[in-house]
Amino acid sequence: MNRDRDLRWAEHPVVIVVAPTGAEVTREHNPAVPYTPEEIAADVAACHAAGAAVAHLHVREADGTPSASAELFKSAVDQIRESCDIVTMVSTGGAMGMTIEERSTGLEARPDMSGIETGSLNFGRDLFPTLPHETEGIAARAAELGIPLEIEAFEIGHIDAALDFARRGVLPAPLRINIVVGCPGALAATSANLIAAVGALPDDATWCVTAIGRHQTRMLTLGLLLGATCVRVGFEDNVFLRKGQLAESNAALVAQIAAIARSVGREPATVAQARELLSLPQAAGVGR
Ligand code: KMH
Ligand code: ZN
Repeated sequence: MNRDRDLRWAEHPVVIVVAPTGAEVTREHNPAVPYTPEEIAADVAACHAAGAAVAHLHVREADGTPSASAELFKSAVDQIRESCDIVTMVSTGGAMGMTIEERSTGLEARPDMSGIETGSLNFGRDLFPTLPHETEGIAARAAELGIPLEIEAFEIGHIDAALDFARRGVLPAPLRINIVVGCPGALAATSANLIAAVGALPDDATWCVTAIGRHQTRMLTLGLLLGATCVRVGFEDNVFLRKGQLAESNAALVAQIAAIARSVGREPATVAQARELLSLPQAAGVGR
């Protein structure tokens, strides 16, 4: 952990990211998971009102099946933009078993940001592969469309790979890196792992903490104390508000982390502050 970064832990508000839907979680896990673009947009608007400034999006068919439909992504992004000014970010991780082409369709919805994987991992008992040429392909299409990227780092090596992509000009600086801990089969949700991952970041990177399942609140609170630019909540990662109690909504998870952030001296960032912190244009659609 970089000493200066550590001492600057509370110098700016914290961006709350919500990941409302994901690809693997279903209504059997929590009946409040939004599926349709209408449901996603209404859910995201409630999360925005509760303090979220960025929405990380996946889309589903009406029955909850993970989808690669560009139309569904466009519908979700457009409806969110009609209801609030939250920063929209699409996933290019998609769902297990999707091809890289299927994973890339969200870019065509012209979101404000996109996620990008910089390496492969085991995801539970399955392989979640992203080869270098696939990262390069997504980065190239995002660059054509003027879409800023966030690296999804499930392993510390994914940060090292991102640095290499940046050195080769594939990923533009400053890097935005989402450190994901607690994904079964990848980097475990331990304090030491999170601190080690933060220590691997370049000085000019912004960074987010995502933690899977019961580790969410603890790891995000640690992230708040370490100076994370962003913390991410939502059903994609965790469906419980606390042990044994399902969250009634994504907004309840946002409200919970907003209260924790305030209690340790970190105000939730407004959308304008989030755009500034993440080096994004100040308005949706700018630059395209
Ligand atoms: N659904 C996972 C296979 C991302 O959004 O970039 C991949 C995922 C990560 O959710
Ligand atoms: Zn995702």
